[in-house]
Amino acid sequence: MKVEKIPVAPGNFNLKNYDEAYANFDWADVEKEFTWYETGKLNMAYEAIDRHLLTERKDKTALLYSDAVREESYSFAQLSELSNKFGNVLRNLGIAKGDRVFVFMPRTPELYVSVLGTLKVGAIVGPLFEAFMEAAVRDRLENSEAVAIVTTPALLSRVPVKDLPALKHVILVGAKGELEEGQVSFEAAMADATSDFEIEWVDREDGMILHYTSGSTGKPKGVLHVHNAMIQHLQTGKWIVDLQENDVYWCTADPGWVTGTSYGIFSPWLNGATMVVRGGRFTPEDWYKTIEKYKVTVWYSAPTAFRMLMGAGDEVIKQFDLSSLRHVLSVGEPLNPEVVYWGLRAFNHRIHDNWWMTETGGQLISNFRCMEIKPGSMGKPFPGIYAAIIDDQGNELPPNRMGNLAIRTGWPAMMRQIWSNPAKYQEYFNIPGWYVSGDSAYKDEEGYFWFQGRIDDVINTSGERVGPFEVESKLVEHPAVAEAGVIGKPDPVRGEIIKAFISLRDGFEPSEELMEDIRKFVKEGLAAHAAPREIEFRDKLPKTRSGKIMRRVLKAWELGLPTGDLSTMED
Ligand code: 6R9
Repeated sequence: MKVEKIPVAPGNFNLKNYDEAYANFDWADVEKEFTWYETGKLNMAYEAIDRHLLTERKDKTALLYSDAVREESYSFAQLSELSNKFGNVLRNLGIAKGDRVFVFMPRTPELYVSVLGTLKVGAIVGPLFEAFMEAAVRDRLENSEAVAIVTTPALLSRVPVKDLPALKHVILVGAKGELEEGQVSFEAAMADATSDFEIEWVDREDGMILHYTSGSTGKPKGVLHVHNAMIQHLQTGKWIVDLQENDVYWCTADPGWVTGTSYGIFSPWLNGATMVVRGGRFTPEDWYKTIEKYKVTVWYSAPTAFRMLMGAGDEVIKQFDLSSLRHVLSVGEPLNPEVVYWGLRAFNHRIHDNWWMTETGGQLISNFRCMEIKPGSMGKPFPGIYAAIIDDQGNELPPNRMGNLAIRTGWPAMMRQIWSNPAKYQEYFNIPGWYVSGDSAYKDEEGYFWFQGRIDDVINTSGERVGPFEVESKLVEHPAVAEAGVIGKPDPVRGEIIKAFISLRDGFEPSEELMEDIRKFVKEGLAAHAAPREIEFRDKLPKTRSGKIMRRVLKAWELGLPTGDLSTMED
C-alpha cells in the first residue's frame, strides 16, 4: 500500500536530525543536565521547580490557571514557596519518605502544589481523577495503604475514610465549618506553615508516583515510577514535545492519568516551560479560546479531543486566532489519518502522534518534527529506545508482519513495580530481555510503527488478522460517522466476524441504507474482509475517562459477559 507522507514543516526544532541522534544517543549524557549530577542530591520537585530559582527563570510564569471563576498565574518562585509550605504541612503531620499521599482533586493550582509538596518530603504521590466514585477510590487507597489524602469537601463523600485503617489524615481544600478528627484545613495549615523547608533528598530508585491503571480483568494495578524517570521526562520534553524557552505549553490531560503528570507536570517544568491549565468542563469554543487567550504555542492532546473538535466543524475555528500554535501532539489512542488530514486542513498543522503507556512512564515512539509523517503511524522509537515487533517466543519479525510491540528493557522511566503484586509485574517481562506492551503493531520497511490494537482486540476473521483500528479509521472517514468501535464477534463459520458500533455525526439518522452505505465504504476503501458484517448505531460509545474507546466493554456487552473493572469508564 502506498502511503502519502506529510513533509516536514518549517520551524526551528530542538531535534534536527533523527537518524544521527538515534545512532549517537546515550542516556548518560542527559544526566549531566541535572543538579544532582554535581551534588549527588536528588528530588524530582527540586529539579522541576526549585532549581530554576537560581536562574533567570526564577520569576518566569510556571503555571497559567483558569476555570469558570478563577484566573491565576504562578511563577517558579511562587510554586517553590507554596510547595515548601505544603511540604511542612505534611512533615508536621509526620508524613515522610515512602508514605503514599493521594491527591483527589479537581484540576486547580492546589492540586499541583500538593503534588510538588508531597514529592518534597520524599513521599509517593497517588493521583486520582476527580470523577472516580467510592468503589474506585477505595480500591486504590486500600491497595496502596495511603496515609493521607488531599481532597475537597465535595469529593470527600466518596472517600470511605472509616474503612481505610491506614488513612490517618484528610487534608481538605476549601473546608467550611467544623473539621472532624483527622481532618486538616489546607488553607489554615498553609497559612501557619513557614516556607523554610529542607527538601528530602532521595535515591534515583526511590518511589515517586503511583498511577493506577485498569487491566481488562481484576482490580486496577498500581504502577510505580521512581525519581529516575526525570531523565526521560526531560529529554522527551526537548525532542518530542520540542519545548523551547518562550513556549506556552498546554497539555490537556488531567493529572489523574499518566499524560497529565509525566507531560502535564514533570516534563514541562523540568524544561522550565510556562504551562497552561484549564479547569472544569468546556466546549469546543473554549478549547480554541484557551489557545487564543494564552497564545498557546505547543498543544498536547488526544484523539478523542481532536475528533470532538473535528465534529464541531471548521467554521468555529475561523472565529479564533490560533496563529500562536507552532507544534501539536497527540497520545492515548490511535490517531486516525482522517484527523491528521483535518489538522492540516483546519489549522495547517501536522498533529504528531506518539505512543507510550502508564507502565512506560514516558514517551517511547513518536513522530518527530524533523521527520516526515505517515498518517496513521505512531512514528519511530526515541533515541535510546529499542522497539521491535516480536512473536510469542521473542523472535523479531520482519517488516510488515503484525506481532507484539515490545521494548528492550531498561529505559529511565520504566515502571519499577506493580504495587504489592510482583507476579503481575513479572507478566510484562516473561520474554527475557523484553517489555511486552500488550499492544499489537507492525513496523514498515522504513522503520515506522503502525498500531493495530490491544493484543486481545485483534480480530481473526476467516483466517485474516484484522486490526480494529484500521477499520475504525476507515469508518470515521465516512461523512456520517463521528466515532466507531470495532470488535470481533465469535462466529461458527468465520471464527470471528467484524462488528462495528457507531455514533453518528449531528444531522444523521440511523437507517438500513446508511448501514449499507457504510459497509460499502469500508469494502471499497479498505478491504472486503474488513467490512463490518454487523453495524450497531449508538448515541455514545463506552470510553475511559481519559477518552479511549473501550472495545473490551463493547465486546462484553455484545457477548453478555462480565465487563471487568469499570472504574475508569465515563459515566
Ligand atoms: C499514555 C497513555 C496506554 C495504551 C497503549 C495503547 C494506547 C496510547 C497510542 C495508543 C495507538 C497511540 N495508546 N498511545 N494507541 N496510538 N499513539 O495513553 O497511557 O492510559 O496507560 O494507555 O493506550 O493501547 O497500550 P495509558
